[in-house]
Amino acid sequence: AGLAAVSSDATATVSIETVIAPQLTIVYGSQTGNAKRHAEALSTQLEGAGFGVRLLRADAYPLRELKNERHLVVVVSTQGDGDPSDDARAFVEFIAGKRAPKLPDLHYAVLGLGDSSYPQFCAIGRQLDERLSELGATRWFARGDADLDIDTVATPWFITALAAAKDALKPQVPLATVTPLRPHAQQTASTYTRDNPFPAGILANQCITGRGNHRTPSSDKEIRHIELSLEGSGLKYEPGDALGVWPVNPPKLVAALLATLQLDGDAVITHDTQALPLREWLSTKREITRLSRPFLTQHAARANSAAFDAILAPDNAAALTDLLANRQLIDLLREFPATWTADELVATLRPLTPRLYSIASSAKAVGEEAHLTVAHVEYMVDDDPRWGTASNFLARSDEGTIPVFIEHNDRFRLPKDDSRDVILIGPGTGVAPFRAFVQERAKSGASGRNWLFFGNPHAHSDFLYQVEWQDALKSGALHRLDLAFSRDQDHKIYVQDRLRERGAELYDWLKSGASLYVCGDATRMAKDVHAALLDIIATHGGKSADAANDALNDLQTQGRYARDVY
Ligand code: 2AM
Repeated sequence: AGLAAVSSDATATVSIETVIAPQLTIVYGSQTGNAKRHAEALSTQLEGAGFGVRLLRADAYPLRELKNERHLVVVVSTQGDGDPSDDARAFVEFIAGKRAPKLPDLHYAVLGLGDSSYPQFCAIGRQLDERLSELGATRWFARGDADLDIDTVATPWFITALAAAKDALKPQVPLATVTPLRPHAQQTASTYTRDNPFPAGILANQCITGRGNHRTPSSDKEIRHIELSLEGSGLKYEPGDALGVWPVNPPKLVAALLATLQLDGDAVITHDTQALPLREWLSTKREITRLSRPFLTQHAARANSAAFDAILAPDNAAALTDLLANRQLIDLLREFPATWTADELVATLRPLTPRLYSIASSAKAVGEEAHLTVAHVEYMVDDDPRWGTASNFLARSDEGTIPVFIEHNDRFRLPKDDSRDVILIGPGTGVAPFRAFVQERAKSGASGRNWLFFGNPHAHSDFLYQVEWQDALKSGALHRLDLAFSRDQDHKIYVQDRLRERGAELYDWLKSGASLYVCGDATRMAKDVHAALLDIIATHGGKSADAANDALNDLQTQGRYARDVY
């Protein structure tokens, strides 16, 4: 039997119904919602100018129609190491692959989103742009490659898009005056948003790893359980949603930067119509931990250092990757001194952006609270600790408030039919949303079974929420628990090894309609788990590698294989 036999309950496709015939199609691929938000904004602008727009998430795009398309706009993000968002994977593979049609009649434009602190910055946008051209399509207007400060590139790109549409297409008068329908799964009534965050009180903030004297040097990861109050905010979330956190940079680090640069923190700097003291810019408005390539280029022009220029040389990719991954602004300034004026600094550093954390609680179980499971990112530079911006902000906050908002994630949802089984794969902090899933299913009395795969270095120090899982097993809220403690024996054991061991059963669960969820590390874990799932489907379903790949893609399209990876 095929795995796709079960009726689909994928979340609603996010197409906007227009009352005028579509003249152009916007396709987006989005992991954390940025590409989606920008595709929607572009669609609204084009509709406002009278154009008929069809807006589709990439996995809802009928690939068969590509050859009939005349005007196509793609807004697509690139994940960490150069991967597409999950919802765009099939779209990107199809266009890259042998089955892609020739597209002589197509005009297309691509807006890529990415993070220039990764070497594969905007790789997916670039690949699509090049491949569509190779297929004979005409580049309608030039690609945009947007960094974390998306609007710097997106806003002028939208203006170009609008002008291009006016050139190539005739605005249509709407056939009826019906307001376009925007079917969003959850719309919060709250006035608190990304740009107007809610100050959430801190109810609890405790370390949940390395209890007792068991902390070993190989297992020194500090993971914290944080409980925030949403009381009075009107903020609503579903299991699978994330909490956006606006961090504040550490005062000590800001002071160290000011001292190193010999700049006055009280000097008021005006940029983008905002006038703030430099100290405030560096504390709450600018990214001072992760370096970006544009900044490094500007720094090279000021530093006059042959050694630094060598790191940026095209043939030295490894040195650049190492610098981006392991050094912060303060390290750069100390190792390669240069003069920056306050104005230049504010103009060149990237805006601070919020960080997203998968919510670890169900509102049904905890009321007006949101719980987080946060790994405190810490590493040493010459015996000096360096921290991740938001995780350190959260770790060091135990009084006061945290500016937060809800980021909905329609792609990571429990099955609507609660008699369906779920298989939850969440090593490390990846377990967070599954605590929410299990709480939710227990509260709503779901009849489907819950199977959790969890892994971490050591059972004695890193078994996150151990007591809760054991209680859930006893009460029947959790049906199966498989554990992979990687360093409790002389060879590594990971969640994917447990998946393989349980392959036959896992395949049975899938055959009877179970959904698969993966949360956690994107660069290694999610890829290895993906490979294990393909093996399991091939082995236990008697399928070729290609057929197993198609089956897993099918599950993904049906919303039965969802990932929340970072
Ligand atoms: P390790 O650090 O002992 O190698 C959470 O971080 C858990 O995920 C840890 O037990 C970690 O093991 C493990 N892990 C590391 N790499 C992994 C991979 N490629 N796949 C699955 N788990 C991995």
